[in-house]
Amino acid sequence: MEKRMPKGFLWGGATAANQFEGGWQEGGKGLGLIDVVPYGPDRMPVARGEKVMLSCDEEHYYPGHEAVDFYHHYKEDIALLAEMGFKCFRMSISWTRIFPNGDEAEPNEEGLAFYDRVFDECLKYGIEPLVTLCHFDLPIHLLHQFGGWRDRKMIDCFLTYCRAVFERYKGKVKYWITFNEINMLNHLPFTSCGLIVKEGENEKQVKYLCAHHELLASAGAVKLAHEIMPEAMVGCMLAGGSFYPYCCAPTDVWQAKQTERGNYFFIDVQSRGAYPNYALKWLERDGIVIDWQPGDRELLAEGTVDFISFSYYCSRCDSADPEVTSKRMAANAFRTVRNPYLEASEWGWQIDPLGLRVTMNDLYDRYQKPLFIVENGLGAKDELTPEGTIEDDYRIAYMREHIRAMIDAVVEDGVPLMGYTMWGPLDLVSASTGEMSKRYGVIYVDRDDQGQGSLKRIPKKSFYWYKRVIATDGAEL
Ligand code: BGP
Repeated sequence: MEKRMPKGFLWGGATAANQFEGGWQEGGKGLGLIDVVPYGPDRMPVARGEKVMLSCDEEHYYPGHEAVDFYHHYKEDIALLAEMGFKCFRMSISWTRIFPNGDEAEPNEEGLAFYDRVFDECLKYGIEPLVTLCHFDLPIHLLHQFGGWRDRKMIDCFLTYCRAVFERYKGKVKYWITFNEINMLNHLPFTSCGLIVKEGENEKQVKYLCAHHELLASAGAVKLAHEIMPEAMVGCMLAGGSFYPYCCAPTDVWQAKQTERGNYFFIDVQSRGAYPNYALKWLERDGIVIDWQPGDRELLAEGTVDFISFSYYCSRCDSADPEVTSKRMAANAFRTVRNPYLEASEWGWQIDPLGLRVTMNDLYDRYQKPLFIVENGLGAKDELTPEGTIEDDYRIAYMREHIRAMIDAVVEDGVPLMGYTMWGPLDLVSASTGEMSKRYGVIYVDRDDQGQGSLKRIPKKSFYWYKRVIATDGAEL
């Protein structure tokens, strides 16, 4: 039987302003948190909030600052996406283009006008924008003033920003996501919410203080979106990938479940509207106090999301055996026990297409809400051949198997799925390394880690392959 996705399925690609847009000091844009996360050896310690670097010398920051300059190339880039037959383009709005300091009374018109042009360009080709309100981003000024999301005042600043963009783009943007990979707060607290843990502070306590504020802000944004744009659909976003027990020992099964719950906690609240019992228990056990204020519980209950979006790069494994867990490896910004049945990418992320089907079924069983795969792909080093082509068969193989598993989950298992936006349709800056050389794109961008290159866009072999996949709704892989 020929399997394909239903008509109207939102095929496309996903980006984030801070890794894609460039123009970091243009159009009245203020300084954002990610503008001070360097590339190179200091990146992870800063991303994890263990080290602070607040200068902005180009030696440490240029890839993120200039990125691939979508700011000036958006017309050409969207035309290429349209040529591939994209139905959907996921992007984020840079908060500091709209409110450069985060606490102004009025938004920055130049910033608003830039996204108007981008959305109009998408709509011209029938491409639906899917917009992330906050993708590893917040105004540096608010970081200095409040210490990021540890302060409740952030909620009002965020909702002022949300109101401005909802009012401006209603009628243009129907699909929204509140926070990118909200569960990253546990792994990259600075990148995720501007958290620097002070000496002597209980790290878990401040993390859950930030989490509580972000969850309230997310619920407030959903509520506001529904008021201003009754036709809008607003989703949460999980750094996804199910956890397998390392072996069938009940202790391993229990450990994997516990770790997975830690991951689900955020979207449990966003989709069900209340803290789950298991979380209340472990917060209590760890002596963590949630700052409940009047109206908080009602707001969480009123602001539940319409769909569950997630990124999927790899599955994960956990064990209760300290000897096994002592040998952990990368799995996005998470650490995981190595799964001996899987191969890994050059960066050690284990490749597991069936794991995508497992993850989709797990998420739908748990939430019974439509899903949206908003990131998936293979980070790899590409080579330009002397003929000027990129023969990225490895990327095609990765995407083919994942799309096959996705179609199985929909057609065989009945999981409702709104769309699939592969990560980085044009090469962009890597979130974990801050460099250009870890590429995901089906379109090559001529730019290297040292900032050399013409920024020319060159469709890779995978461009033509993905175009065919979209044209046949996945029947031809
Ligand atoms: C996700 C982020 C993206 C993106 C992707 C790939 O966690 O939402 O911003 O970058 O991972 O990760 P990397 O760029 O580190 O390879």
